[in-house]
Amino acid sequence: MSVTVPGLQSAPTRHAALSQWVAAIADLTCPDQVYWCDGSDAEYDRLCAELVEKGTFVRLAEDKRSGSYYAASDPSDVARVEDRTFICSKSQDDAGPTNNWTDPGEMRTTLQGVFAGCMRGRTMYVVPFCLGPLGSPISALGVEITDSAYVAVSMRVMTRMGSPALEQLGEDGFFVPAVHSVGAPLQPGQPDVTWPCSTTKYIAHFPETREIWSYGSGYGGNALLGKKCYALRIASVMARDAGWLAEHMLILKLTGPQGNAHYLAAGFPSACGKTNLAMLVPTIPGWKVETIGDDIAWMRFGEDGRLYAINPEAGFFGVAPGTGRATNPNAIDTIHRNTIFTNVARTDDGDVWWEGLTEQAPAHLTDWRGQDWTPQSATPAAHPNARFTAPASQCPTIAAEWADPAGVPISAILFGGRRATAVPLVVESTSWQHGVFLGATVSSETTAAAAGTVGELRRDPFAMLPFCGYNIGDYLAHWLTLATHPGAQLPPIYYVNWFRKHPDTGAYLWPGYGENSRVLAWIIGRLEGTAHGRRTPLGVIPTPDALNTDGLDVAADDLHLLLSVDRTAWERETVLISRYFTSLGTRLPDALWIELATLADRLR
Ligand code: SAT
Ligand code: MN
Repeated sequence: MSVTVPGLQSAPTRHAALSQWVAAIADLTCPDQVYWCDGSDAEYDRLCAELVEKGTFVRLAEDKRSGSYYAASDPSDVARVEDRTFICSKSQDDAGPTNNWTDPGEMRTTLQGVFAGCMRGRTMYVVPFCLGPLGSPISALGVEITDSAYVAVSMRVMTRMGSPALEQLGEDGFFVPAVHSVGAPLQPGQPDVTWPCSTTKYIAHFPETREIWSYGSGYGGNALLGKKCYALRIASVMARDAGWLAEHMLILKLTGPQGNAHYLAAGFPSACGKTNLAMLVPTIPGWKVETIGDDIAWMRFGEDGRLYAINPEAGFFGVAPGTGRATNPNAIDTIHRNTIFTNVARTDDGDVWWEGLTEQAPAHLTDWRGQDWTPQSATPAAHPNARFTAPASQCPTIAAEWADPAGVPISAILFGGRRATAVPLVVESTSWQHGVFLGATVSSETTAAAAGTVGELRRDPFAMLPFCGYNIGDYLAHWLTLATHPGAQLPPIYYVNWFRKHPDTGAYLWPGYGENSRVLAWIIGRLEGTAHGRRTPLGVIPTPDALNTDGLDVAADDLHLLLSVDRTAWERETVLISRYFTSLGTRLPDALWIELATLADRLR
């Protein structure tokens, strides 16, 4: 054991397995020193000051954005790398057709190789964290080891990080061990770069042993391992094994004019507006939206048979471009202070900017690559996947119960994606099985949140395609099984699409944003038995008069189109779904094939 590594001996824990694991990782990676994060304000400020010193952070003007920082990543390290993300279950079938699988033994050998000495010249931060409110029976603990101070401070914003989490671990508590390195060791005297990373990348998950190993990237979901790696990929496996759900869903609280509150969970692929929906400002009078979470929901059955959800995160890692006062004023107020901005542009007076923040771009900016930028420039000032990292507690619409350890009871589950054609504004499922079918067929045009082509249509079941840690067929079966839980009171499922375009003009048919409250109000009307719908082959769709259209600026023809079922398009769609289901292999539950067959029948 490398007893010589400064800091290793001062482990502030009585958890023997944790101390041993940290020592073993230090032995493997050879850092200059080991530092245990306590999560205090003083520590956050100190690490941020060190990042400023190194040039990774630029402190923003105090009178513009107090306590806030700007960081620019390496231009090659700007999004999740799905083709370098691996699920290393013992059997390939358990990873299933939608995941990159590698034999765990083989991956361990590879990782031992790349991690050997990879922290030379760097500090190894030990970051204990809790996903969900401290002490909640739905929460879970993890420890991330990282050689990036940027990751350590981001984890402080995104999770309950530091001593209280370590305290919860006690002497023998369960934690998910998560090792992260930027993969850029320093030789003695070698100057560092502002965003160290490697062209070699591995984001590896071992579902059976609940471990995460991430190498080579410092960005977002590749590196903040509490987020997609743990709260979704590993947690989805834990949830399958113990009868709960770890989902890529926002949670919002909606209160109607009569004062009745409902909690909704909604699953959309990355960069499809979850943050906007979670912080929505209703355009119809008397309605109020409050925020519980914007990306991930963990749900468990309560004693009353309802699903109770918590937000396992403590912050928002939101897409900056497109976020402005007009589209999401609550996000703008949230990120006014104590926020880390990555890959946005900088103004000459020490603030930040991105496309969509204001209608008019400033006359001069420094773009995310550090180049001079003017409105005449050919490339965007901010990277399309530029992000803000901000504490959830700063959100003006954060619900009082957002950190309630008991969670909130879910009244309805929504799914959606970006679909220019075919998919109506909103469809209500007719049964749990039909709702699971709707979730299984989610499809969306790809966004900049993942590396690769933008705008291609891909199926994204339950918006979990990049995040399900096991066989997607088993995952869908797990959802179907919930119906057999004793006394289950499952919420109805809806499918929404804000992104349909006019077939001739290509213009969006629906204004979206705050106007989406009209759809939410219809859903609540359905729950309370007051809103009309008509049965279509796809499910129940609002009658035009059932949707509150007071003051809505949408032509009657367009509204008709939004609420219509294009049978020709749907005949094509069923063929696409059938092809997709086939690609998911033999573990796809028969019930979903039956749903597809009955849909095809109804369309005839
Ligand atoms: O995975 S990230 O957290 O980088 C962003 C996303 O895909 O939602
Ligand atoms: Mn997400």
